[in-house]
Amino acid sequence: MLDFMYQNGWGAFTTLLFIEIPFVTIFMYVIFRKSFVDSAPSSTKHSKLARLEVVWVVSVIAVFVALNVASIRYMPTVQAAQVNEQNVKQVKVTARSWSYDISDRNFKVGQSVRFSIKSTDTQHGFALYHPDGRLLFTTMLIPGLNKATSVVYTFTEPGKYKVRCLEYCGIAHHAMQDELIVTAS
Ligand SMILES: [Cu+2]
Repeated sequence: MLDFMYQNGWGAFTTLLFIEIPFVTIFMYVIFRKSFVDSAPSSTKHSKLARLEVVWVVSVIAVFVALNVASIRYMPTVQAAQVNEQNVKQVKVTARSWSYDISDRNFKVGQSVRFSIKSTDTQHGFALYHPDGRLLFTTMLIPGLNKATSVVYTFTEPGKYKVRCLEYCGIAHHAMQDELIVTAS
């Protein structure tokens, strides 16, 4: 139902328009009425306003809850839990200042990969970028955890995917990069 929000970068913007366009329309209508049609104080009874307010607050809560429930299945942790591990390539990543050890850097289109990532010294990030520059996901790596931070990603297009650290980790943080190569299957 909410797939459109997650397929390209415009979903959140479109959703904002759903809210903004009715808001601006009603706002302009009220301004127009008060400026040119009837500028006298409102004759609406207070009790009616209070009822309208209840309707408004209940609708906002309903939309908020509905959107949250509908988007649970898009959460990375929920999606990762649903992956069939038999078809997933396991890749180990170790982050340290200021480089990555990656057990495999070559993948095929359509392949699902579970990146299990650990940091050995300080806080680092492991962010994957699409060849066109879009950020696909990022993780925060806390040193000293027993369990690796794990993300499953399925490559859908060939190209060179940049890996970057997005957690400031010291003087050479900007140089903490790597590259994954994805080829057509
Ligand atoms: Cu860093």
